[in-house]
Amino acid sequence: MPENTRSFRLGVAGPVGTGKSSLIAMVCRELADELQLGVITNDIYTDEDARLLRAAGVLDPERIRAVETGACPHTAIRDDVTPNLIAVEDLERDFAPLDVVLVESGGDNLTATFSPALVDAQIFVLDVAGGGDVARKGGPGIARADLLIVNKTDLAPYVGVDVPQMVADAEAARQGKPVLALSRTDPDSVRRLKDWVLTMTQLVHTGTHTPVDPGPMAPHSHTDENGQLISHTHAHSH
Ligand SMILES: Nc1nc2c(ncn2[C@@H]2O[C@H](COP(=O)(O)OP(=O)(O)OP(=O)(O)O)[C@@H](O)[C@H]2O)c(=O)[nH]1
Ligand SMILES: [Mg+2]
Repeated sequence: MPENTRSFRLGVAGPVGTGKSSLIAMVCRELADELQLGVITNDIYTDEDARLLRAAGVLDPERIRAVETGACPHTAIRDDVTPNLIAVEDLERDFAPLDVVLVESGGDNLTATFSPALVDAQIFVLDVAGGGDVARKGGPGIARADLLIVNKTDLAPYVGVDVPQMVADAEAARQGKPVLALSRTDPDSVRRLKDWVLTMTQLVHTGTHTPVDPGPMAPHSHTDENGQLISHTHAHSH
């Protein structure tokens, strides 16, 4: 790896429960022997994801750190990325040189994507349990993330989803950007994920990958700590 100590920062976003933490654990398990890795998690009120990943035992627990984001998970990965950037840079300093830092977004809806000021590339994770038509609904993450995952394909028979059709719908929304059908029970798919991460790591470290902003989010609402509804729009971060 080059001498500069900046890592490849890889964002992992997607709706609640689609398997973001599991995917990060999988990447760590597959690549910890080949690459120096770190993980930052973003949770709304807790450090649950960081604790889950530490418990998975796939990485030195010190290399997994949590950022608590408060009411809006989008803000922390898009509008005010400073706490995340500081967390990434602290990790890079403490474990230099790191090859890849994976940043997990707080689980939310279809609209959350990372600012290119925080990550060099991003994965958007859907799962078959969310319904076969989700890929057709589009949105910035589905349309323009560097990699779209259709996760938990092992569950497809139980939820009546046609995986090839869901992948084809996703591909149609993405103008040639890659789509990967993934299941932790399908070693071939795990290998394809590993290969994608390795290739992207190479591209980023050789300066041949240009970070892309998937685009702005639609106006949306959250409830805050007091149960109050907050509606807002996120501006472009550049
Ligand atoms: N059947 C099946 N279940 C999976 C797979 N990957 C993850 N899961 C399960 O899906 C559930 C949610 O996984 P997480 O990795 O916690 O999902 P997440 O997106 O990080 O969730 P939040 O951070 O809460 O948004 C867990 O019960 C996982 O065990 C898979 O390939 N197949
Ligand atoms: Mg998680």
